Amino acid sequence: MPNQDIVRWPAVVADRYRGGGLWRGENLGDAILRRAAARPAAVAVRDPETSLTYGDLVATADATAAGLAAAGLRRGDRVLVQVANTWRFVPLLLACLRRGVVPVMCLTGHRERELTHLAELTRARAILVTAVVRGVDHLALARRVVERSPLERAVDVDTLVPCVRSTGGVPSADGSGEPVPRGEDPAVFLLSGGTGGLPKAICRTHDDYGYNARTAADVCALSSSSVYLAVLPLGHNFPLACPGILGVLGVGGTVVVSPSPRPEVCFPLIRQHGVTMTALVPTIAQRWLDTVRQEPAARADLESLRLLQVGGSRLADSVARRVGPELGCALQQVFGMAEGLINMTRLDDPDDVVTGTQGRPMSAHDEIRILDEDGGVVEDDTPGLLVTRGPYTPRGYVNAAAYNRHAFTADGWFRTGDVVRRRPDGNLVVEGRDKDIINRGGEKVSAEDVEEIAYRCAGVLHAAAVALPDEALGERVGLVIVPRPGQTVTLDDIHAEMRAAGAARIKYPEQLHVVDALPLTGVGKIDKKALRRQLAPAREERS
Ligand code: J2J
Repeated sequence: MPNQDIVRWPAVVADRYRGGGLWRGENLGDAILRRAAARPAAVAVRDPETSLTYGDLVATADATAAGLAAAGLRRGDRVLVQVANTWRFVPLLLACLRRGVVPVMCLTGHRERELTHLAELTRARAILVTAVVRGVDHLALARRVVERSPLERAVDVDTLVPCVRSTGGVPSADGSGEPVPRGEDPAVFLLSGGTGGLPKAICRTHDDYGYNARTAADVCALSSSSVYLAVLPLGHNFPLACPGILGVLGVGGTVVVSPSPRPEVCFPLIRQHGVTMTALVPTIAQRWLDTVRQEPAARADLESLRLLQVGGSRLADSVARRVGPELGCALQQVFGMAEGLINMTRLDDPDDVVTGTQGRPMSAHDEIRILDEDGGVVEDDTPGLLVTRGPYTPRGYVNAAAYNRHAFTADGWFRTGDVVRRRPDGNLVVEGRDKDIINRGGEKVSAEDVEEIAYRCAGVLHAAAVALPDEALGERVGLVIVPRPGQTVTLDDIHAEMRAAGAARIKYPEQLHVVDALPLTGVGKIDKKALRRQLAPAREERS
């Protein structure tokens, strides 16, 4: 039986979502095809090199779907996708959605360790890559992964996705003539933000992800005149569907793909294409603000920009207050997760909400509770652990039965691991977290995975990875170790181990502390909170 590794919503809950019209039983690509039929000559997607109308997008997706079939990929097959930010991502996505080939949204930073793991976890049949990204030979990497995993082949997306111009009329975008997947069929697999070792996969269905994209598009008041600059890596939930690519194309707007988040790349794209909105992580938002401060003339590039979404890690209130006056656009804070729940401030919220909170659930059908350590619901204004359920928050990770038992409550609430406070006006403020990750400029690093590799270093007796404060990134990866008696361990030794493990660069510890002993909790586990407190004086010395 296919898809046995996926956790479904309970049938009564699914019926409720369907009955209420939240789940439409469509294919995620349907909304885009309707737009293509209505306005085939409108621009759907462009990057610095290429521009595709809606007609071209569908024609190109058709050709790509045929390429997937020729590569032996069939409905229900999963494929790892590790592609750069270019226009090709969009027709590739549409082709996968129509054919029912499920893309597993890998990051370009992933290396042998993560890709091999994901291939095994999802039982993927192929890996689709951009051949070279920033000097890294991803095709060679992909071929190495194919050799040591169940993957059957590596495919270069530049060959798979040809640029096909529409010849008029509206092509089908289902290529094969077979029935297209829809409703509760899997649409895409997103990756989790780093808890519990190697990445976990989250199955988003056509129903739930469609609802996700439409709801975010409504909250952001998108229309066919919206021009969205996709800056963050395209396989992330934020630029993909919050509202991102799927939200914007679903209403007939234009997606401009930026190959880089740098102001010198993004600002001219904003000016040239009349970009009206974009989504950034705080680190990048800060860089844009600093650029405008240093070169006030650069602000003229941003004239068309109406809305800046910022999320992925906590935006400092002081930085939030600078966005309106200095960039000349509205700010929307977004506190979201690939597992589902998206919180947003609203376009008509007062300033103190927009600059001082991370917003509230985007759907009236989202359920949230904030709990104390014993599972009781806390009062407003009291920090607690956020749990959630809802029409776009799946009930389990893919192929992870044991992990799901503690990531979800018995009645289906997802434990986000975030510590939040709800204000009496309903808006949430993220106060911290109770999960073992390092949030490095919005990219999540699993402490457990860093430690596992550190333990391979012969001189390491005990190891603990912790988040250390970093001015540019918010947090960086710190490693605290107790060496074996008489041994020395350097950061270079740890990096050599990281390389040998084929780990993503983002996991490489940036700072090493060697100590005699690690603080332990009452049950003998490493006490990370105490450790961070111990490291605090060292932080002050550095700055
Ligand atoms: C504090 N922490 C935040 C915020 C996410 C939109 C926006 C972000 C993500 C994302 C996303 C935060 N303030 N504003 O998928 O669609 C931390 C929390 C959360 C975790 C999820 C989207 N916004 N976070 O960041 O799956 O700890 O999704 O649980 O990568 O990021 O990470 P991820």
